[in-house]
Amino acid sequence: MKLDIITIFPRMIDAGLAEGVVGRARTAGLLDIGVHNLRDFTTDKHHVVDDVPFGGGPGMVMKPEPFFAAMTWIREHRGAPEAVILLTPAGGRFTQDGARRLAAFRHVVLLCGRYEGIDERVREALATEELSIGDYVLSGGEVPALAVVDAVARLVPGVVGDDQSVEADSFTRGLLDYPHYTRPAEFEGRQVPDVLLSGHHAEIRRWRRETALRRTVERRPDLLAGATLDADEREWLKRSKS
Ligand code: 4HQ
Repeated sequence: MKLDIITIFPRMIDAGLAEGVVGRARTAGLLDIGVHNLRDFTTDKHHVVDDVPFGGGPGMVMKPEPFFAAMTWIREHRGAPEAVILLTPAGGRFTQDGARRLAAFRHVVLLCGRYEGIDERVREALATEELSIGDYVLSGGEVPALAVVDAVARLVPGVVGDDQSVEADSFTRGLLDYPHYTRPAEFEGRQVPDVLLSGHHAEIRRWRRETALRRTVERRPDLLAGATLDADEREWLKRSKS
């Protein structure tokens, strides 16, 4: 999969995508990620990317021309992307379903803004969609872009070494995860649940499914609407309601 990110802080993106599964997938050639410094697409001596807002008001607005020039460069050197995503609190919420949809694309571009935002003509003429990672105000689109790339990348076949680990992921099943334990079996007076030490694999599976479901009911009941439950789980759920 090919991804291109346009930002005034390329080192933030480089650092975030150099480690862990994404870093390894890049080295292995599974992900081709281009990080582009918006200032490289300015034509003035001081590489200015912002200007005062028309109509007045506080703060600065990102100029349109460098984004247009960067997109032209990407189309010429990297090909035509299937999606150009603007990260903004005004976008639709980025979810696991959204990550799955984007992971099916071969080429995606992410546009990161700073300051008060980006000139509206960038959204109109360049963006194919707008995404928000949540209802809070960040100082730029870089952290959202890293979140989107990370969530999408781990759905690309081969990026996460063990397919079963993606299968087991909380949102793949639509439920919260079950609790995890490792050695030691007792730590500061806290015991690992006996069933996990029992070696009864059918019982362990059952305990994990039941615990995941109970946690989802308690903490994120909103997720149940989109969850895929088997007959046992539907039965537990019925019982938990009474
Ligand atoms: N931004 N999800 C970039 C966000 C944001 C979010 C605020 C985007 C500042 C310049 N983006 N502007 N939340 O808070 O995507």
